Amino acid sequence: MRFFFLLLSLGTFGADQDLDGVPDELEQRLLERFVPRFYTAVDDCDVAPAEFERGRTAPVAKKKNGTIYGQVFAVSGGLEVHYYHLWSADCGKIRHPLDAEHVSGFLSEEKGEWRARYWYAAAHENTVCDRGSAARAGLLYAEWRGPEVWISRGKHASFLSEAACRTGCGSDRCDRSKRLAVSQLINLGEVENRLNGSDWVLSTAWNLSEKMGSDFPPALRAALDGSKRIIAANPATPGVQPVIAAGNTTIDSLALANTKTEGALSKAHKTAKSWLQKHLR
Ligand SMILES: [Ca+2]
Ligand SMILES: [Ca+2]
Ligand SMILES: [Ca+2]
Repeated sequence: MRFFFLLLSLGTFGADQDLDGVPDELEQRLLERFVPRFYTAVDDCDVAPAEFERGRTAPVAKKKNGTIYGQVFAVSGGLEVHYYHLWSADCGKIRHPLDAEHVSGFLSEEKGEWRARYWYAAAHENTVCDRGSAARAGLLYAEWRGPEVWISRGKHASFLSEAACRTGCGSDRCDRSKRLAVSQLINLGEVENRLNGSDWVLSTAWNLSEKMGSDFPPALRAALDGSKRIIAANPATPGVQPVIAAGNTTIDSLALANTKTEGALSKAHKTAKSWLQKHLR
């Protein structure tokens, strides 16, 4: 019911080409207002997040020019804003082409103003090495604007503090970083109704479309409400992470599998599980 009233409060005027009930002009305004201040490695092997050619079904990097892609959609109680930094390659120990990474925020409307309540930064998402983190926006001084986000060298995992990156997973490093000059913010639209020629969202060459759903389940929001620090957003396997951190090759294999099909991912999980069982004995 709250979701219904939220849609009503968003109004029915204005173009809505991605058919999500949120006026596209509002989406762009919020994307620009809450864009994070990204810090990337001065010597990143892939230079900067890329702009991809419009209208293609397969992702083809056009220019490594600091383009950030965005998405805004309604959820129960508010809106989510997602920021995707898309790279032409992940340069871990096992280099692989294409690397879709992201950061997101949960916004709620108060007295006619959109205010960020929580932020999430994805790191090695959906692998046993998952170091995704989240925090209340107030803790990050990012209620009325975007947070600072550190992107690890080569791997491009996102962190809500430089310190969190240091305790990331294996080879994550965020030292010697510089502020990324964002050249443009392009709205991807939604998975079913894409905008701005971003049909490559659906490509199985990367796992971008999987990242376009909600990042803030009620349990995470409840945990954040009572928290005064940055917390693990997906603490499914916290016990095994220090062990995984000892083996970069394993981390890279998992990250690589994560760009392939679900089948490959589940195979990688099985491989990692047996690797862990062997080493935890
Ligand atoms: Ca829309
Ligand atoms: Ca949208
Ligand atoms: Ca990566």
